[in-house]
Amino acid sequence: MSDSQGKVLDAIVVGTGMAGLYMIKRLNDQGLNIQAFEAGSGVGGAWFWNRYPGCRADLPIIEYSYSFSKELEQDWNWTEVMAGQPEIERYLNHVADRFDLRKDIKFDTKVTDCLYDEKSNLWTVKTNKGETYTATYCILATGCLNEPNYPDFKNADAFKGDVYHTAQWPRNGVDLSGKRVAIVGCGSSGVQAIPQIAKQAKQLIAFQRSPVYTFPARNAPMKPEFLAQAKKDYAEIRERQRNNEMGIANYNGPKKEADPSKPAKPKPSKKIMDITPEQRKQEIKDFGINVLSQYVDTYFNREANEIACELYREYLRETLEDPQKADALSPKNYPLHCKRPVIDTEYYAAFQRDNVSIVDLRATPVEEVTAKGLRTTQAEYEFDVLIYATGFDAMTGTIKRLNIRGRNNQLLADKWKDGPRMYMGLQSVGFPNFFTVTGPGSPSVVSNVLHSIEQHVEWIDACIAYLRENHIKTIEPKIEAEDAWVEHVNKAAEGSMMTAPTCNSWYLGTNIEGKPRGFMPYLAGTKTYRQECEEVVAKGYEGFSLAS
Ligand code: N01
Repeated sequence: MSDSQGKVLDAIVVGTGMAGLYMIKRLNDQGLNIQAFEAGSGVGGAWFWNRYPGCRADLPIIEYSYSFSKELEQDWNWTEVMAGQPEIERYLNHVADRFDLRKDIKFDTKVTDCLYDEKSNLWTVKTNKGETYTATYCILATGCLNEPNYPDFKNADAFKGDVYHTAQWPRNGVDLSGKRVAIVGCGSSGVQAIPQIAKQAKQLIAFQRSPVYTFPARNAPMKPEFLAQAKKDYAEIRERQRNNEMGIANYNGPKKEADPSKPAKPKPSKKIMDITPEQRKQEIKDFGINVLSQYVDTYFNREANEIACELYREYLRETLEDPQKADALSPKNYPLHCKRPVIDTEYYAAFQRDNVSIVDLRATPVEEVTAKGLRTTQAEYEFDVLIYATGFDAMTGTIKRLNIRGRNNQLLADKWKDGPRMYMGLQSVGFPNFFTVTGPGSPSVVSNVLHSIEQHVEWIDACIAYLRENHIKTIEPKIEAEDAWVEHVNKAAEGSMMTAPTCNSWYLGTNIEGKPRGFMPYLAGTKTYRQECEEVVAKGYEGFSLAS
C-alpha cells in the first residue's frame, strides 16, 4: 500500500479549497512528500462548486484574502470591494500556479476511506479511482460547507425539467433566459441568486420556508486609490485582524486625523436600548438599515433583539409595495443574529418585479414534486427549471460520509453520532495524526473563515514540524482534554442568539433532519482561540498525548 512510486508519503491532504491550497504550500515549504486529492476538476473548494449567478464574498475582499505572502498581496489587483465567485476562483487558480501546488493534486478524485493502522501508525487513504495511498499524517481540508443538502420532498425525482443545486452549479453556467424558474431556499445562496436570476428568467418563483434578516452588501467597484492604500496598509490590516475576535479589521482606508474646524462625523448609538423609539428610526434613516445589525445589545439581550426585529419588519412594510410580499418576506419567529448574517444586493428590489413571486412554505408546505413542478397544499406550480438553494449538511456532513476509521477500527461517524467531539477543532481522540482544518469546535464559520484557515494551517504545520524534529510518532488528544473542550465550546455559545430556543440553523445542525441539535463552531472568538492554541503549544502540547 503506497503511492504510485511505492513510497510511504509524509502527509495526505483532502480538499483543495482555500484551506487545502495553503496546507499544501506549508507542507511543501517543510519539504514533505505529500499528496492532495480534490473531488472537483479544479481548485477553489466552495469557490469552485458555488458558481451560481450572484455568488460573491460576504466580506470585503481585502480582508478575505490570503495574508501569508506579502508579494501576493501586492501583485493581485482586486476589481470589486466584495469580489464575485469568478474573480475569487481566478485568484485561487493564480495561487495554485504561483506556488506550484498543482503538481501535488489529483483532481476529479474523491477520497472514500481513511484508515488508521495501529501497528505501523500509518494512514491508508483510498480513492474512488481504486487507488491506495499510505501516509504518516492525514489532513482533512474539506471545508465546513461542502455537502449539499437536498430536501426530502415526496416524489423528489418526478420533475421532468432541469434540476440544479446552487452548491453544485455547472462549470459552464446555465442559460436561464426566457425560462420559468423555481428556487427553493432563501438563505445566503438564494438571497444572492434571486436578484440575478430574476433579471434573466421569464418568471421566477421563490419557495421560501424561513425569511431572512438580510442587509445591503454595499459592494462597489474597487477604487484604484483605495486598493493602492490598502496595499500599503496590509501589515496593519492583518495586525488588526489578529486583534479582533472575528478576524476582521473593518478596514476603511487610512485613519484620518480629526479636523477640529469641522463637526465630528455622527456615529450610531452603541445600544438600541439606550435610545428612544424616535431616535431609533432616525438612526435607520441616517445610517441605513444595516445599523440594526450593529447595536451590541441585540446580540445578547432578547428585548433589544425583538425591538430590532420589529423595526426590520417595519422597514420591509415600508420598502415593499405589495403588503403580501412584505408579510411573506418578514422573519417573525426567530431572533436577529440567530443565523449567519446574510448580505444582499437588491434582494428586496427583485421582489418588486412583476416576474418574481414568492410562495410562503410556512403557510402552504410542499406536498410533492410533480413532473411539471411543485405542488404545495394550495396549488401546483409549473416551471422549466428547479433550483435548490437549500444549503449544506454543514461542518460534519462531509466528514461523516467518509469511511474514517481510527484505533480499534472505530468509525468517526459513530463516535460523532450525538454531535462532533474534537479537541480545539483540530483532532479527535482515537484518530492519531489525523487533523481537520477549521473543524467543529474551532471558530471557523463564525469568523472571517480565511483568517481562521490560515491560523489552523499554520498550527498544524508547526505541529507536524515539531513531531518530526522530536521523533514523535503520534499525536492525539487526551479524552479529558477533549471532553473539557466540548464543554468549553458549549459554554461559549450559551446566552447567544445563535443558540436561542427559537433559533434553527446549520450552525446548530437543525437544518438536517435527524441531526442532533448542538452548536458546532467555537464562539469565543479568533483572538481568544489563537491565544488558547498558542498556550497549548507553550505548555508542551497540553491536552495531547505525544508518543515516541
Ligand atoms: O444555506 P442556508 P445557504 N424545504 O442553510 C431552505 C455560506 N454562503 O446555501 O431556514 C424548504 O443558509 C432553508 O429554510 P430554513 C454562508 O455561510 C456564503 O443559503 O431551514 N426550504 C433556507 O432558506 C451561509 O450561511 C455566501 O427554514 C428548505 C435555505 O433553504 C451558508 O453558506 C453565499 C428546505 C438554506 O439556507 C449556507 O447558505 C452563500 C426544505 N426542505 C452561502 N431545506 C457568501 O456570501 C432547506 N430549506 C460568501
